[in-house]
Amino acid sequence: MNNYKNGWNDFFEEQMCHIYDVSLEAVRISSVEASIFTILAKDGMYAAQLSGRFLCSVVDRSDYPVPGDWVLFRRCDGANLIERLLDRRTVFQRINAGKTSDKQVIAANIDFMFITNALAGARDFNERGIERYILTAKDGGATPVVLLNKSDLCTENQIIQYIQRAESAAPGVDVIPVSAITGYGLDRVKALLVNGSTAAFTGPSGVGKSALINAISGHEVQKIGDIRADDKRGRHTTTSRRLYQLENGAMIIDTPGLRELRPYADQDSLDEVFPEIFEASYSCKFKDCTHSGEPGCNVLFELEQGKISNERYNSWLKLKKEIEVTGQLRTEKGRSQKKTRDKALAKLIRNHNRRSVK
Ligand SMILES: Nc1nc2c(ncn2[C@@H]2O[C@H](COP(=O)(O)OP(=O)(O)O)[C@@H](O)[C@H]2O)c(=O)[nH]1
Ligand SMILES: [Mg+2]
Ligand SMILES: [Zn+2]
Repeated sequence: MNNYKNGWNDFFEEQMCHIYDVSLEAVRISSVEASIFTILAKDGMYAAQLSGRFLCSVVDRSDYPVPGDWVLFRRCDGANLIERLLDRRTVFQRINAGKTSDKQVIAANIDFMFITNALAGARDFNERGIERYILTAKDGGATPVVLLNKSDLCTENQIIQYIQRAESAAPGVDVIPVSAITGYGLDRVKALLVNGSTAAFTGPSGVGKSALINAISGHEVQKIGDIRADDKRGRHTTTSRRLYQLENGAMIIDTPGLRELRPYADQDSLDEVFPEIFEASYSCKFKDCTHSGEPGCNVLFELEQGKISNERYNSWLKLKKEIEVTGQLRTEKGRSQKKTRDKALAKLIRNHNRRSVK
């Protein structure tokens, strides 16, 4: 139905088999400002708001659409309505900043997470921060890629050192030195941005996420901010998260700098981010070894031998403690949310069938 535009694919197409209402259209969320959603339809950008039915089906903050989401949309004279959120293929989410342990979804349906760092002129380059982002990407189903921006401010030797430091924190993950100013390295980034793919730029404030997006897309990103005049929405916007469409059909999402990234993840994802610790654990004496002092622990042995670095081990330990809390939260909440959503969907289908019978 959508001709596979804007990142649409089989995952979303399959969800349409329950939808018989031909006035519903699948569209993608570009940005959210208060209660107004800017959506990307096949024929352009529109403003829309959540329908009453949508609001009734909301269980949790994470059920509200975010940039990158696919939703079902109905064109109306008064206000265009968003009727339903399609299941997310991937998510970029974290534990809410502050005291709560709720999750916050930042973007959805991204293929790549470009973890952007600055090699000078911004906050200190930090391997531990990179690990947090990689964990978040992997757990949410996106492929992490580490970008080392502002390489124009470094000598070649410094760049090589930074690459080595980044790689030590990112086993198996591509590390690409770039410059938004000179364009250095952007070919490698553009090569990933093929038609239909979606990438989110993440990382602290000031590292050059927006500058990179501008450098990669040229003038096109400005156009996307235009909302059709008949939607009575001004074109100026202060939204900090926004999905942009590149000329070749790729999509990119700019995100604000997060001061704190508390990953919402499980143990399997952590194992992927620390493969050396996971592999070493196979040779621990006890199957349920926690690698924190048990006899015959091979992780501690390799740590002593210097095969596993102290920094990585400490980082792993800290993240493991953090996600133990969120892991529990996830299984409990996940179950109850799915139930409510299934119910809402069943109701939608029932109502529709009832109407068609009449
Ligand atoms: N020298 C240099 N400065 C850059 C580069 N990329 C961004 N900047 C500068 O860094 C500052 C922050 O950039 P911005 O894109 O707003 O960062 P964001 O907060 O991550 O979106 C701006 O003053 C940019 O001009 C780069 O590759 N080299
Ligand atoms: Mg920015
Ligand atoms: Zn052990």
